[in-house]
Amino acid sequence: MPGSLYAAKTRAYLRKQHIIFDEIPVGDPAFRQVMKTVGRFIMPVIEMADGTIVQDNVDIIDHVEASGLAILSAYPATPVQRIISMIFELFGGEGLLRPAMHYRWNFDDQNLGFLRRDFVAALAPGADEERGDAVFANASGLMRKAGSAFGVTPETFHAVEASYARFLGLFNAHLQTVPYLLGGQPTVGDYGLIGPLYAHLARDPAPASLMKATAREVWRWTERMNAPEPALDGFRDRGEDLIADDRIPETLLPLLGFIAEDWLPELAAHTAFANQWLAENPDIPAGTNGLPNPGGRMIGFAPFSWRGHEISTAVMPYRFWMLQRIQDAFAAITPEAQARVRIILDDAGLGDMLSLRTNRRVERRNHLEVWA
Ligand SMILES: N[C@@H](CCC(=O)N[C@@H](CS)C(=O)NCC(=O)O)C(=O)O
Repeated sequence: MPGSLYAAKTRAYLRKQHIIFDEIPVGDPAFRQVMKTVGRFIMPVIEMADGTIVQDNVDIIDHVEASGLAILSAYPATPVQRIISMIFELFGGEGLLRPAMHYRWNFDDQNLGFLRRDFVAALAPGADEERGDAVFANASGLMRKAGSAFGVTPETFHAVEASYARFLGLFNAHLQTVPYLLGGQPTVGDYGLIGPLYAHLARDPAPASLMKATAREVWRWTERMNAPEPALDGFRDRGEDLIADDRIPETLLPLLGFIAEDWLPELAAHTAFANQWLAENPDIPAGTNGLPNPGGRMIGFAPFSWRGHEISTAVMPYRFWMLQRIQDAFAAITPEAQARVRIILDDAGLGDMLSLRTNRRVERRNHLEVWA
């Protein structure tokens, strides 16, 4: 779906690799077959020329990189940049859901006509008026529910807007000095961020105007991320490489601080909830998700305090899997590089990213998250 958060990540990545692909809407009959293989309704899914099917953005990127088809690896070659980029990937995919949902679903006057046509075109291409209405009512009803499961309720609207304005300001300031997160080319962190920042926040009418009016550099970055060319604009003379010597630009440090303040409490609450849940469910067989539905993605709701509000949000083991990847990548680098990462994260208040963990590891098998 053009409006899908996670499809935006894969799309940007494939474009930057100069890979030509056909984008097939989920309403196409071919997708039903794909759903049988991946075990649930979820996008994006890629089908390679040899018929291999891959679901999940991280697996898709890793699969393309392992196939030798990437011309611009998403993973920085140097250790500190790699870990920092992976943190932005996790935050981009999972930490900006509140503004994404709020600005899509709570501005009906401006958004609804667009969303209706956009959703029906992807979910039920060619549907008549009546069927289109039914399809949109169902899909939008589910997504509005998802919004509250991510903590967007009338009580938090104002805080969501203030938090997003702060994020936009910091990211805009960063992009005034560098075209991508870490220099002259995108890395996994950019691909993580493009999901919410393009699909919802740069594309739906209300947040698109907000972004254009208040954060032109972020808007331009969303265009840059969707272009196969580097689109370096005025940054051209600095070249297409990542910043030298494994350095992290100064302007990223306040953004890391933002993640610590805005999102780390949620990750900590979710980890604590999951450990309690695992303790209460000690007999979950390895290789299963412990839920009645093997495709189910959430194990419950964790309460925590967010910007002065007590909220409760859906706990999804997928996040722990992504967090583990960061911790595994950290464990694999030299002690000297680890020390450099620690200084950056501790200064930002993000040190806990390296230690928060679930008592059972999450794995992905047959396209699904399961407990190890
Ligand atoms: N971790 C997955 C997340 C994919 C995902 O949640 N996709 C959404 C659309 S943006 C979806 O298919 N939702 C359907 C549903 O949950 O029913 C990935 O990165 O590919």
